[in-house]
Amino acid sequence: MTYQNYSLKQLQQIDAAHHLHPFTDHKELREIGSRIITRAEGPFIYDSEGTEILDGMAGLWCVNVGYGRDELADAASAQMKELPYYNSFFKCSTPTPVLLSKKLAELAPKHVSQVFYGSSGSEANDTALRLVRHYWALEGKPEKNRVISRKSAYHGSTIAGTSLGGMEPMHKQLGGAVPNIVHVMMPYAYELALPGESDHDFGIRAAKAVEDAILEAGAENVAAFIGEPVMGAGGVKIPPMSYWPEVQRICRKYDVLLMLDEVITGYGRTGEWFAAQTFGIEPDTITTAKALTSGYQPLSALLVGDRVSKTLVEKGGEFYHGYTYSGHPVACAVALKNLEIIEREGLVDRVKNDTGPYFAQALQERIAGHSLVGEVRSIGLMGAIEIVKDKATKERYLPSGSAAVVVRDHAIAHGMMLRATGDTMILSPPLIWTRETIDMACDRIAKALDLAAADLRKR
Ligand code: PXG
Repeated sequence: MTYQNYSLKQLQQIDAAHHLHPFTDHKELREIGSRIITRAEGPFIYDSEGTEILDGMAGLWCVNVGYGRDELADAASAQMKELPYYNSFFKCSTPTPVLLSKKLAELAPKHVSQVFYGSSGSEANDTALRLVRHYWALEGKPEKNRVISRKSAYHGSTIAGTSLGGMEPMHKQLGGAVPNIVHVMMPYAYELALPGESDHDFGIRAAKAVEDAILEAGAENVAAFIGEPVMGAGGVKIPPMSYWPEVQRICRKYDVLLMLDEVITGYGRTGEWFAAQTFGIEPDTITTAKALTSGYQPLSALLVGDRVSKTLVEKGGEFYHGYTYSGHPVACAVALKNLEIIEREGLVDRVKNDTGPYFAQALQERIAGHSLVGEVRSIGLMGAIEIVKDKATKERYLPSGSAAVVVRDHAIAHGMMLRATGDTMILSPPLIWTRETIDMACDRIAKALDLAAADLRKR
């Protein structure tokens, strides 16, 4: 590639002329121009001007093994030379998806042993929705097709993903959602717990909202409940430990399938391979993508529990569903090598026993006390910082979401990439972060908070 022949300004102009970015106000972007990231190494990304930025978001929640892994490039290159593509339709297969499926069955919870591939988390959730509805139809209950989800959930950007998700601005642009999907309250104690309500009790109450929705629809009409174990794009909302076991108990009571969307949490982020293990639950489907390849190739895997797969296999006939790139040989080769790296370097254990607890402690000791911070929380290497005007009353700066953007911009200017969503700052770093990297991040975030506080006080 010869992008080096272009100046930053030229690249920005061409970008503005031809490239429609995801989730972007295009007019605004054209006025300021894109930041162009040109390379990356380990935990750092570098822009076209050579600025080094510590990547607190692992790309977009995905680069778990960090950047610059030659082994992954070599795995892709070798596979491309041997067999760049063949499909897995029409009773064909290629070796890498076969071996990856075996590996995923080994890593997944015991009752999960089948895998359906796509290229993105959105596609995998489409598959999951079609599959659970198909399951109930095969079981002779086609009317059992409603799905319960949560407000502010993110399940992707296709029509099914948007409909499953609970993001209101996205729904407004949908022009008609997939029918029979309802959204209940999220387990977000910081804003929704009642005065004096314990974390435990709040978790049980948030789960009760699922039961209420089942009863309102009639259990005979409800196919499944879907949720992110920890809501990611919605603001790293970590449920109380009481929540998921109670949701599972309710789903079992009413014979409702449990669908877990682990697109962000899968492959180590919470200190276990899957957050299902962190929260001690046994979902019927687990949607995964992102860190499956550490983002080096687009690939998603819907992990299917034995209950659903048994019916699909034994009663199903042909399931009219699949993608050209289902089980793409190159993406699967990269996934196999990526999982090998995570295992070889013990990254999941490291998050559980070392960097995860250290991250939690560092956020508490170094960030939580800041005047702009209402709460910090984390699980594994996934964290949130609530930005407030008043710590005691939890009052926010207006307009909503404006203060977090000020913090984010100062953070990026000081070499720290993190995300602002609403009034919450989000961190989801590569799992290769060490205690030293966490210290470096806290230094930069504390600096950004100081500068943002000075700006915001002038308002
Ligand atoms: N489920 C979850 C839980 C996700 O976080 C998807 C599904 C969809 O995956 P694909 O691969 O189709 O994008 C996601 C994606 C953000 C952000 O702003 C988060 C995602 C994607 C883009 C932006 O935090 N998550």
